[in-house]
Amino acid sequence: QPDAARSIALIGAPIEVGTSEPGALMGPAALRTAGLVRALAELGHAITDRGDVAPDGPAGARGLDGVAAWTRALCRVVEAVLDEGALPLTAGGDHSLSLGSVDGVMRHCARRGQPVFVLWLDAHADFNTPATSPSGNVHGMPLAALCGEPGFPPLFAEPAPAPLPPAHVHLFGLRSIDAGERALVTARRVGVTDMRTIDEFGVVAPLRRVLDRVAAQGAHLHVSLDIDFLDPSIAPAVGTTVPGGATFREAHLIMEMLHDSGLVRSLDVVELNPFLDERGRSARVLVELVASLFGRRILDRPTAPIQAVPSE
Ligand code: B3U
Ligand code: MN
Ligand code: MN
Repeated sequence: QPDAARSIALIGAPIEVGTSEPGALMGPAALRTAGLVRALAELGHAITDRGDVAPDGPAGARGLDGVAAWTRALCRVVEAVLDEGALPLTAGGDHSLSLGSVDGVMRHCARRGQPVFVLWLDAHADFNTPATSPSGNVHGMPLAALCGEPGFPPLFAEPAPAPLPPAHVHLFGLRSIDAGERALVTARRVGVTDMRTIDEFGVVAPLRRVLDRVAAQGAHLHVSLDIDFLDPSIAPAVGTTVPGGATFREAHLIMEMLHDSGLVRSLDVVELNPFLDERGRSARVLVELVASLFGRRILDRPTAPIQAVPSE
């Protein structure tokens, strides 16, 4: 039986001005085609498709100006959805969309005095600034901007929110980091579970530790899922594939643990580039993962405590 039914709002964010590889603007359409709404409705959730957001101001500007226009529009929608008591599922679009979704989350939570915690499932750290970025692509910068690093033009609507504390960010699945990012992530004490840690300890122990912290703080958990967190062999539809990513089974287990935690209050699904997909398989994998996060499971029980696992 499904878990407690939730109100979920699907928000399309067809953003690609944060990348140099065109195609991510088709991401929301591909996720719809792959059955995202149907999958969540079948689990018993009340899901409404709010359509695609349009940028505030001149469409199509590339780089930080274009991203600022999207950020303001997306922030308003995400904040309004949370104020209604629904869970915003923002479908991208490149990862610069998280500037808007997390900004909306922070404004909603600031009014309630609730801390925000961000779990960033990604091959990359996305912690570049305009000064450190080797590519100039904004999708490699959203966490640095959200955490208040200097060197960004105004991206957020006034009054801008207080920055996200870097200790409330956890990078999970990291395996590609630029020199400037490494220095910043270390200096700011951003939480990291890199691929080496996952190889050594698996996904369960590190993720449990993160979820225990979120629960202890009573924080709002925002999950940002970059498709390149996954191994390219199961999800090739992304401009910046990095080998050695999460397997199908690791990713599903993570989603099931997130579901069982009951802590997730907002979600981004980003960087799907359908132009690079193979017969829709990456979009379908993402839909399956989101379904697991919202309660699809093999048997009608949560993960058993270890003592309860049958011995035969
Ligand atoms: N760190 C590199 C590459 C990159 C980051 N995020 C993505 N790619 N998707 C950069 O351009 O900042
Ligand atoms: Mn990313
Ligand atoms: Mn990435």
